[in-house]
Amino acid sequence: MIDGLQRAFGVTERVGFEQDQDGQCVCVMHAPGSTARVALRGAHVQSWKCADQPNDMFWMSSQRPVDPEKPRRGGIPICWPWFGANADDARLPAHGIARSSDFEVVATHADDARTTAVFRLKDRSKLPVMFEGCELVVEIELGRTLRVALVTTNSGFDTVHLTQALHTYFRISDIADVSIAGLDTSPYADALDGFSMKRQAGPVRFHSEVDRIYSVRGGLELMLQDGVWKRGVEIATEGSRSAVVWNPWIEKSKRLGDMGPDGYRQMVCIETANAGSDVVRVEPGNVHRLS
Ligand code: TA6
Repeated sequence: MIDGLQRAFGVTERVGFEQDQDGQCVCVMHAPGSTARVALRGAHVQSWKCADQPNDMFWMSSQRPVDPEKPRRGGIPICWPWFGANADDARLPAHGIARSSDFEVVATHADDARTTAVFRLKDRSKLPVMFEGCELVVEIELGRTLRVALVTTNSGFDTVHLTQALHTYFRISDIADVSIAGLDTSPYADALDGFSMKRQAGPVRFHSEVDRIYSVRGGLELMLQDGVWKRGVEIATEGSRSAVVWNPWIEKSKRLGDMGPDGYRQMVCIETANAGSDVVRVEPGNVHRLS
């Protein structure tokens, strides 16, 4: 499989394919100043390494997932075509089926500044009937920035109600030393308090488990500030009116079972989403982009 992909989609010095520690087929993308690794299963961005940064931009667990169907925790798992628990059927997996389904490479391209890879959901066997008309393409552009787009096409005959997220695990120096700017005064649903509505005051800081769905204006820009690494990571969104902020802290980390002893201290999830009340109606024949 690796050889076939290399022949069909490899780009000298810019796009290659290899196997990762879990035996997954991974697309390795190089652009001036950065490298990204994307597992074909789930179109799962596992790593984004910038030459001028000592650490990977994303956190990945050192442990294998408890549920072998799920990807190793970390990077950018794709939640699609629903976020969180499925509203119609509690037996369906949380966060949809994309992250546990195979994707195929559609195209790769490299120019002076950027390298692009496009993946399409190939294994549609886990899609519930209400979503069977939906196609998912994932566009990944690597350069001085990383841009990930979820492109949903409704090729069916019924309107689809879509929720989704780029469930990004950012790597940080320590959870006590980071804050998130850009959400001041935004309302949010607190998942730890029956999704009751509250309002953000000032930057988001972390002193215990946090699990919130913020309602935000379109075109939101957030900044993840790291006081130890003296670095700001800017997150710009399109096609989204909600943002999820999550840190499991100690007790939830134990329940998850694959965070390691202090994993929660080195990560924070800031998720570009259509979640909570931000439900996207995709009419037959229409396309929606979240990036
Ligand atoms: O995005 C936050 C969240 O919904 C949390 O409630 C927690 O469940 C997290 O996602 C991780 O979910 P996962 O299914 O990846 O373990």
